[in-house]
Amino acid sequence: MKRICPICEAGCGLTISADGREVIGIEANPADVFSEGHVCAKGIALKELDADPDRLRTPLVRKDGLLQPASWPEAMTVIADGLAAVRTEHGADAVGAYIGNPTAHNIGLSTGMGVFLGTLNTTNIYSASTVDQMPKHLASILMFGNAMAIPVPDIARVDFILMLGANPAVSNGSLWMVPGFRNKLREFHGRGGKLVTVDPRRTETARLSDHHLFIRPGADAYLLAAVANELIGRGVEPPAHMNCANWAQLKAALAAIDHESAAEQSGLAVEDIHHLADGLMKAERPVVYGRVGTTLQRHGTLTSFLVEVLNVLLGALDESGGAMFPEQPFASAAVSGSGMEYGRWRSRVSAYPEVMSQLPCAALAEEIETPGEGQVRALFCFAGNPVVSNPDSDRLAEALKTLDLLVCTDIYHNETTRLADVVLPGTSPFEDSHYDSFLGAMGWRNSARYSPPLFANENQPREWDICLGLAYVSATGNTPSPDDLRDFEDTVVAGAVARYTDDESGPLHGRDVQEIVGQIGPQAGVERLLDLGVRAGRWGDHFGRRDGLTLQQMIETPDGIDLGELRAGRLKEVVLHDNQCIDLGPAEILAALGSLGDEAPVKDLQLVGRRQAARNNSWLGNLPMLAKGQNPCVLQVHPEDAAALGIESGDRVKVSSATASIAAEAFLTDELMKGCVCLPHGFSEAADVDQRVRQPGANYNRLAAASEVDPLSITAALNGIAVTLEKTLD
Ligand SMILES: Nc1nc2c(c(=O)[nH]1)N[C@H]1C(S)=C(S)[C@@H](COP(=O)(O)OP(=O)(O)OC[C@H]3O[C@@H](n4cnc5c(=O)[nH]c(N)nc54)[C@H](O)[C@@H]3O)O[C@H]1N2
Ligand SMILES: Nc1nc2c(c(=O)[nH]1)N[C@H]1C(S)=C(S)[C@@H](COP(=O)(O)OP(=O)(O)OC[C@H]3O[C@@H](n4cnc5c(=O)[nH]c(N)nc54)[C@H](O)[C@@H]3O)O[C@H]1N2
Ligand code: SF4
Ligand SMILES: [Mo]
Repeated sequence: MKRICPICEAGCGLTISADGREVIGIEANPADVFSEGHVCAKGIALKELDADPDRLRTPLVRKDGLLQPASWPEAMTVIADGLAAVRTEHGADAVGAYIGNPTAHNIGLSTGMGVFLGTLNTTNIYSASTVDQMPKHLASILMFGNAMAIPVPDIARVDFILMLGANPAVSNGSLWMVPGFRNKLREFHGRGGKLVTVDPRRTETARLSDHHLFIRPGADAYLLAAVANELIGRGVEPPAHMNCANWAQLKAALAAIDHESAAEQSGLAVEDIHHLADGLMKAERPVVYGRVGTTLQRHGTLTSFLVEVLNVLLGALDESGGAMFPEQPFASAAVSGSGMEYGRWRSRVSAYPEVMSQLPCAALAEEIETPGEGQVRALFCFAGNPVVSNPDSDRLAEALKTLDLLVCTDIYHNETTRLADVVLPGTSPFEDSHYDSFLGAMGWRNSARYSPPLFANENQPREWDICLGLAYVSATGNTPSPDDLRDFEDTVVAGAVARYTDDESGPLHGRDVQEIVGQIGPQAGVERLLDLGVRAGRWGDHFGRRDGLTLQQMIETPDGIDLGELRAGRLKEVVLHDNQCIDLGPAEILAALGSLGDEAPVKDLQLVGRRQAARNNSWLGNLPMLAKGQNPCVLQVHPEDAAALGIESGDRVKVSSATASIAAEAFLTDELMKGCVCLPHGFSEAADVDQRVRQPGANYNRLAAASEVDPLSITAALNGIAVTLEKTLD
C-alpha cells in the first residue's frame, strides 16, 4: 500500500505492508514522483504510532476534576453547553481557537476546522504560525501583497545557496518541501554548486556546506543589509522586468548599515561580508533562503524581507535556478481584498495587529487573563501544544486553567490536553486521507499526490467529521445526528462551490452550483472539497470543460503525478498589489531599518534552539524506535564560556532568563558560537501526560518572555533569549 507521510513538510511517499489491521513494515516508496525514495526514522516509526496503546482513541471529559473516558455524544453535549454558556454571558469574541502545526498536514482537520472557525465570528484566532513562519507571510504581504507568495530555492538548478537559520539536513526543509535534501545537495555539489550556511551553530547542514559563518542570534538583518549595500555599491539595481516600486527609499534606508556596524552586530568579520557578496555576485544562479532562525527572532519580518530583497537584486526571484514560486493543483476560490491581510484589527490588551486573520500567540495569555469585554473564556485547540511551543509556558498554562471551557483535539495526551475540559481524539494517520493543501505550494517540484485512508475505523470519526460536528454545534446549538451531519456536509459543499462560481477570476465563474455539485467525486467527506479545488486548479478539468486533473486520477496514481519543474515568469500572477509592483519600500520596513542603527550589540549569553532528528516539536517522543539513545535535551555550551563559569560536560546547570529558570545537563561543544548556548524545544518537565515511553526534559519556552517579539508580525523571538548559567549542586 502507498501512503504519504503526514509528519513533516517533506511529505515522503511510503510503502506500507500490513496483515489485516496490523502494520508490519514501512519503507520508502522509490517510485514516489516527489520524494524519490526518501524516508526518515520518523516515517518508519509511524508503525509504532499507529499501534501505540497510549495514543488517544476515546473522548475524554473532565468529571470531578479528572479527565475520564466518555462517549462522543456526551463529549459533544458538554461542548455545546459550555460554548452556549460562554457566548451568552461573554459574547462571540470570548471564544478563541489555537491552530497547531499538524493541521497543516491534515486536510480533513484543516478544512473542517476552517468550517468551524467560520461559525465562531471571533477575532481571537491564534496559531503556531506566530511561533514559526508568520514573518515570512508578513514579508510577502508587504512585498507582493500576497501572504502565500513564498519563494523556494530551485534546488534542481541553483549553483550558489546562501542559507540562513535553517537546518534541512535534520528538518527536511521548511516552507520548502525538499525530501532527501542530502541527496539533492550531493547532486548540487556534483555540478559545482556552493552552499554557504549562516548559523550560531555548526549544524548538520553547516557540516555539509562549503563555508559556514557563525552569527550572533538576531543579527541577520545587519548582515543582509550590508551585503545588499555592497551589491548596490557595485552597481546592482533591481531588474527592470521585476517592476519594483520604492527602490530609492529602500536604498536610502539600507545605506545606514555599513560593513563595520554589521560586523560588530553579527560577529562576522568585514572580509566575510565582502566574500559573501562577492560569491553571490559571481554565481550564475544564486539564491538566498532563510528559515526558523531568521523568523523566530527579534527582526523576523525585516530579515525575511531582506532575504527576498537580495533575491531581487541578484535577479534570482522568479527565475530558473533562483527563488521560485511553486504551483500546486489545489486552487482556493479568491476572496476579494485578501491581499493585504495585516493590521485590519488589533488585539484587545496590547493592540497587536492581526496577520492573516490571526492574532499572535504572544498575546494569548494576556487575552485570557485580562477581564473586560472580549476576554477569552473558551478555547478550542486543534493539534497543538501551546503550553510547550509558545512563549512564557508557565504563565500560559496558568491562564489556560482559568478558562470556562478548553477543548483539545489531539492524537495524544500532552501538556495542554491535560488542562482541558474535553479532549477529542483524532484517528491514526493511516485511518485518514492525506493531501498537502497548504505546503503543496512550496514544493521543490510541482506534483499532485493524494493518499486515501488505509484502514477504516468504525469507532472514531475522521477529523473532518469531528470538525463538522463542532461547526454544527456552534451554528445550531444542538448536537448532530449522523443524518444531520451529512445534510450539513451537503450545505458546506454547496457553499464552497458557490464561492468558486462567484469568483470572477476563477475558471468556474458563472457555472451552475448544482451542476458542479453533481459532478464532484462520489467520496463523502473532505474529499469532495479536495476534488472541487483540484478540478478548479491550474491542471484541473474545470468540470468537463477540458481534459485535466481530478481527484479520481490522483487516487489511481498512488505514486503521484509529476507536474514538472518549477515555472519561471510567475510574478504577474503572484504579485497582488493594486499597482502590480513589487513594493521594496513599505513604510514598516523602512522604519524597521531606520531603528536598526539604534541597537547596541548584544553582549549577553544568548539561547538558541535545535530540532531533534527523532522528534517533531513536542510529539513523537513516545515511540520506542525513536526514543532510544542518550538524553537529547542537553544544553550545549561553548567550552570557553563553560570554563569561565566552571561548568563541565555532565554538570547540571540552572539556566535563567528574566522570566524563569530551568535545569538541564551541560554538554560542551565548539560547534556552537562562543556567547551562545543551545537547547532543543518541545520537551517539558511534566511526567504525567500518559505517554509511558516519553522522556521528560527542560521546557525551553518557560524562559521566553511573551513581550520579546518581532515588532512587525509579533512573532515570538524564541531564539536569542538572554540567559545566565549557574552550575547547581543537585
Ligand atoms: N523554543 C522554540 N519553540 C518553538 C520552536 C522552536 O524552534 N523553538 N518551533 C516552533 C514551531 S516551528 C512550531 S511549528 C511550533 C509547534 O507548535 P504546536 O503545533 O503548538 O505544537 P506541536 O508540538 O507541534 O504539537 C502538535 C500536537 O498535535 C498532535 N497531532 C499530531 N498529528 C495530529 C493529527 O493528525 N491530529 C490531531 N488532532 N493532532 C495531531 C500531536 O500529538 C501534538 O500534541 O512550535 C514552535 N515552538
Ligand atoms: N526532525 C525534525 N524535523 C522537523 C521538525 C522537528 O521538530 N524535528 N520540525 C518541523 C517544523 S515545525 C519546522 S518549522 C521546520 C524548521 O526547519 P528549519 O528552520 O530548517 O530547522 P531549525 O532546526 O529550526 O533551524 C533553525 C536554525 O536557526 C539557527 N538560529 C537560531 N537563531 C538564529 C539567528 O538569529 N540567525 C541565524 N542565522 N540562525 C539562527 C539555529 O541554530 C538552527 O540551526 O522543521 C520541521 N522538521
Ligand atoms: S522526512 Fe518528514 S515526511 Fe519524510 S518520512 Fe521523515 S517525517 Fe515523514
Ligand atoms: Mo514549524
